[in-house]
Amino acid sequence: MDLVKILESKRRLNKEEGEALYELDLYTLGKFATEKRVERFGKKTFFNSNRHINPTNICADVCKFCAFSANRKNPNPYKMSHEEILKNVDEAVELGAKEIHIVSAHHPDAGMSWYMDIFELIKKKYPFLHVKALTAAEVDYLSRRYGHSYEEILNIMKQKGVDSMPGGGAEIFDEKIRSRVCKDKVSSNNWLKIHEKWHNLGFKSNATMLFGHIEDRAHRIDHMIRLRDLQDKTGGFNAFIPLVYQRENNYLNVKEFLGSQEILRTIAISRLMLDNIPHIKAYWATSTINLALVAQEFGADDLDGTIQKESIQSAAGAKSSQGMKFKDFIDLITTSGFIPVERDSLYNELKSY
Ligand code: V47
Repeated sequence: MDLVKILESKRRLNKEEGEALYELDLYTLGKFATEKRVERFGKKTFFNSNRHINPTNICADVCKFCAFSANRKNPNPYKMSHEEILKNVDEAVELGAKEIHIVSAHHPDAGMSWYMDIFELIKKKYPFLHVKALTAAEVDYLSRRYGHSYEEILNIMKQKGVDSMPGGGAEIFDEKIRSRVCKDKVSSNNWLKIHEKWHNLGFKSNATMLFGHIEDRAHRIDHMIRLRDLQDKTGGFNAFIPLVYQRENNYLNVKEFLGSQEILRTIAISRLMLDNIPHIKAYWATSTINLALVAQEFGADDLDGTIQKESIQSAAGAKSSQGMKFKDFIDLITTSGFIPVERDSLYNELKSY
């Protein structure tokens, strides 16, 4: 198979070709991924001013890669009251956040209204804030725990003011690997079903992929193709976010960790495979900001945002707990040769620097 010819033809790549891309040299991959990125966005790199809030770490599920959950190696159980969450939001707004990203663990008895009413409270106080909240894993958990259908839960989210869904909980779709890393969590098919239903209600969402643990390259390509198939149907995904596995304080027995080249390859390949998902996000909290900046040359056009506070990846060793300063983002993107564009949560351009 002459992969370079196939890439030059610009046609859609199949599974075998996707897997074979990993054998290409990094510079060739970078060249083709950059071509695609530049076709859509030129030298623009998007970021936003956001705040992550994780209202509880008490979890009924046991995902082996997770260091955030309170029953892990670093137990420190907490559950915020709505007042505490609102205080976090006040602080976030003070610091300039335009988006609040809310993801919780699967608390066994917090109740539906603890999960849902907070969105209404936030929107009432700050109608301009974009609320990105509840992963498909949480939707599935709440559905099983409280006996509501997915449709019912998604409609409550809509009614309470959730604007979009984050991409968490996708992990890796391959069922064999999934059963080894997060066996009781939402199934791959149900993760996709929930996003499909959310898109059909007229909303957008993101999609993640957790990689660099016990999966192999073929599992990553399979993951991307399942997302691409759904995107063909709904067009509802804004961004694909490959999350680099962080190794500390968890129960996954991983012996070999990815090097930077494999991370860049995976980002470039996602740009080439996912011809229908507009944004490829190099999430600096898992890749480090340095590699995220390099990833701009390998197909990534989005670096997420300032985050302000980060608890999930930093629990597993990432140096992301304090977020990034807005000005640092602009300076780093500029000095790396790209154009920083502050975006809103739906990728409307707010300001170019
Ligand atoms: O799904 C858990 C991941 C995710 C580890 O939608 C880990 O814009 C690395 O989904 N190493 C939650 N990752 C975070 C998430 C997210 C982040 C940023 C932006 C968006 C978005 C979504 O965190 C989980 C899981 O895959 N995670 N443990 C770990 N050890």
